[in-house]
Amino acid sequence: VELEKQLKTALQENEFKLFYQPKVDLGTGKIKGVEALIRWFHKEKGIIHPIDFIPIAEETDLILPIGEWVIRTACEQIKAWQEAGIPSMIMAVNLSARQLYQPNLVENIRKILMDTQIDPKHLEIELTESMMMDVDHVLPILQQLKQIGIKISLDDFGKGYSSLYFLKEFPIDKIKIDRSFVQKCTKDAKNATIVKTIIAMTHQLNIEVIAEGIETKEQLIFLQQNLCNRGQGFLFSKPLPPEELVEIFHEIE
Ligand code: G
Ligand code: G
Ligand code: NA
Ligand code: MN
Repeated sequence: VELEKQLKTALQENEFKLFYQPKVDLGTGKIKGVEALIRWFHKEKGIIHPIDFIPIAEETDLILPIGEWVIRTACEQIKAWQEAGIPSMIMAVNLSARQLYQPNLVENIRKILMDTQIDPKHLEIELTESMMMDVDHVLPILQQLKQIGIKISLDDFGKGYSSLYFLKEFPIDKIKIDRSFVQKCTKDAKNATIVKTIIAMTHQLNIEVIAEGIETKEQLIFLQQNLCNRGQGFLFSKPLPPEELVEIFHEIE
C-alpha cells in the first residue's frame, strides 16, 4: 500500500529512468537496436526493478501514464541518438496487456511519433503471447500499429501455450526466443533441437529472430552456427543507462 501510494507520485517526481540493453547482430557483432527497460529510483529503497512495481502499476491503472511516459522517453532517446550521429537505431519498448485496452493507445503512439519526429520504422513494440489471447480485440490494434510502420515483436517465444497460433494470425515481424531455451541450448539436446527448429522456422516464414538471455560464448557459437541473426544478453551487455551506453556505441554499424 505504501509502495502503491509512492508509485502515484513517482512520475511527477521524475523517479523513473529507462535503461537500454543492446540487441546485437550475431554475424557482425554490431549493435542494431536496444530494448528499453524501466527502473524506478526510489528515494529510500534505491533501484526498484519492474517485476516489483509493474504488477502494482497494472492493478491501479498507473501503467497507462507510466507506459505513455516510457514510449515518449524512448522516442526522445532515439531522436537524441539520431542527432548524435547514430541514425539507424531501432528502439523496442515493452507493453503491458492493460495498455492494449486503453482506447486511445494507437492515437497516443501516433502523437508521440509526430511530437518527437521519429520515423515509425525505428520503433518496435514487444508483446507476449499471453497478451494476445483476446484475438478479436488485439488483432485490429496490431494491424493499426503495423500500418503506421511500427515493428511488432513476440517476446518470450516458446514460454506460452500457443505460440504457433499467434505467429499465424498476427502481423508479427520478429520473435524473441525465450531465454529459458537459449540458456540450455548447449546443455541439453532436446533444447538444442527446439532452438534450431525455431530459427529454421523463422527463416522460412521470413521473420526476424533474436535469442534472449545469451550469457556464454558457447551459447553464442551455437546460435551463430544455427544462423540466428540477432542476440541479446549479459554476454554483450546488461541493460545500461543511456550515458553509459554511449561508450559502447562504436559497436554500431
Ligand atoms: O529489466 P528487467 O529484467 O528487470 O525486466 C523485468 C521485466 O519487466 C521484463 O519482463 C520486462 O519485459 C518488464 N519491463 C521492463 N520495462 C518495462 C516497461 O517499460 N513496461 C512494461 N510493461 N514492462 C516492462
Ligand atoms: O521479459 P523480458 O524479455 O522483457 O525481460 C527482459 C529482462 O531480461 C530484463 O530484466 C533483463 O535484465 C533480463 N536479461 C537480459 N539479458 C539477460 C541475460 O543474459 N540473462 C538473464 N538471466 N537475464 C537477462
Ligand atoms: Na521484452
Ligand atoms: Mn523476453
